[in-house]
Amino acid sequence: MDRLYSTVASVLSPASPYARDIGHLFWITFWISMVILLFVSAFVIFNLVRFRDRGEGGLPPQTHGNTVVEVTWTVVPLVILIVLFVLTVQTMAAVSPSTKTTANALNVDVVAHQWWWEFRYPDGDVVTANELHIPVGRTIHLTLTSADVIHDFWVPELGRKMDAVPGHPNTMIIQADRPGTYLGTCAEYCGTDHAWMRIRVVAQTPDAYQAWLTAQAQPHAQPANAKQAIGRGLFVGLTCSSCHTIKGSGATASKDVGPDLTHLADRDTLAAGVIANTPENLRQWLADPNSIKPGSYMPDLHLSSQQLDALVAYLEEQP
Ligand code: HEC
Ligand SMILES: [Cu+2]
Repeated sequence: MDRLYSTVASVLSPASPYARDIGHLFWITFWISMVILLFVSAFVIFNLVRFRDRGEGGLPPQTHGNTVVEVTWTVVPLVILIVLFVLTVQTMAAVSPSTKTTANALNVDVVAHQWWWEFRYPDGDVVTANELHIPVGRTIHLTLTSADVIHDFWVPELGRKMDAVPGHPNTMIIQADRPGTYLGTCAEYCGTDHAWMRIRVVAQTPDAYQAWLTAQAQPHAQPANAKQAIGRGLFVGLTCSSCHTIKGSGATASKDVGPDLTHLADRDTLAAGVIANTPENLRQWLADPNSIKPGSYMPDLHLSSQQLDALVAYLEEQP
């Protein structure tokens, strides 16, 4: 069982208009800072050399007050700060929801949990976890809340960061220019598994996205063999279904304590990006969740080997 440690996600490789705006602001600030750094360094070195002690003894001539110098070093930083302030306010407006950016947007509700993400598509009766599918070239308008503590949604290549606060919905926008998988993470310390609450945004062509949405709206496949039928029986009969929903299983969790498991087989990872979604990894996860994600709120139900096989067969739609 290999944990998926690598993440390659950088504000410096923007893949959306909003991330690019943020990137521009970063580079403008960076180059202004570099000019200041070079100027100050050169000035210090020049003075060190020019006015060094040449062994003449005594103090050099003492001067006091210089209006030109003092006005200059007050006005120049003031102008730099005003310029950066104006650019920052402009960028904030450009990367946040507005009537212009959300006119044709796709709405998705995001609920952060300790320690995973729930994505609800109001237009399609679809709920998924940790993997957000979006069509390329369209603004996605996210409404974020939290089921427990404060988390923070951040996919650096696609947009800004935004806090997910219990009882206080925040909104933000993201967009992807080209198909691909964009990684993100929780950016507000939220407890033990804060570092293991990854986001995968899967950007697809509009047609592929629509096909995905239609497939996800279907109920989970009915058991195709005896093993899967036993698996479904266990899912409903054990306490699984009090925390998890599977559409079409005959049981609906009264409250989504754990991720919706409908069409779990379609996801790339398990446990919010900790391990790849394979039947072997799923078996290990069900057998001992804490061996994979210490501290997670999925309980160890002490399942027997046959129970594990049956649950894996049902959840992964395996023979
Ligand atoms: C007390 C509530 C609870 C019960 C009972 C429970 N789970 Fe979970 N389960 C969770 C939580 C919470 C998570 C999310 C763990 C994380 O990623 O931190 C989870 C995660 C999972 C995942 C990974 C989902 C994903 O998208 O990564 C699977 C699969 C799963 N549970 C299956 C089961 C099965 C099968 C049972 C019954 C044998 C079960 N769970 C019982 C709370 C529960
Ligand atoms: Cu978090």
